[in-house]
Amino acid sequence: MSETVFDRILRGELPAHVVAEDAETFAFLDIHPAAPGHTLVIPKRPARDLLDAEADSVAAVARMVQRVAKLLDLTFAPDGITVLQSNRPAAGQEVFYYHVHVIPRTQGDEVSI
Ligand code: DGP
Repeated sequence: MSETVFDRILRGELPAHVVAEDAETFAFLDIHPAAPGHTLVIPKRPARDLLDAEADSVAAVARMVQRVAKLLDLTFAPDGITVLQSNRPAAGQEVFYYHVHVIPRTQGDEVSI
């Protein structure tokens, strides 16, 4: 698997605003937020996308996505929260390291990822 910016963020070589972390996952703010609080959740075990990831990594990411969604709900009191995940370029994936977007939403907003 080729190196991505998320590999470098995980190793601490690039800065990131950390939202939450556990033994298996890492959550940090998106550099181009679609809305305030837009967070990315990644597994610590590298995987290119959902299809490449181990099932236990997917489960760990899902648990962290729920934790982050609750954190964003408390912090931003959004009207809604979008959870989004893209696989391969045709689906809009730009960084080829498995990640899930968690995006606070405001009623009537127009978010494009
Ligand atoms: P996707 O299109 O699903 O592959 O989303 C990739 C996201 O990654 C995009 O919303 C911008 C974000 N991103 C790209 N480079 C960096 C970076 O260096 N730092 C952070 N925090 N986010 C990044």
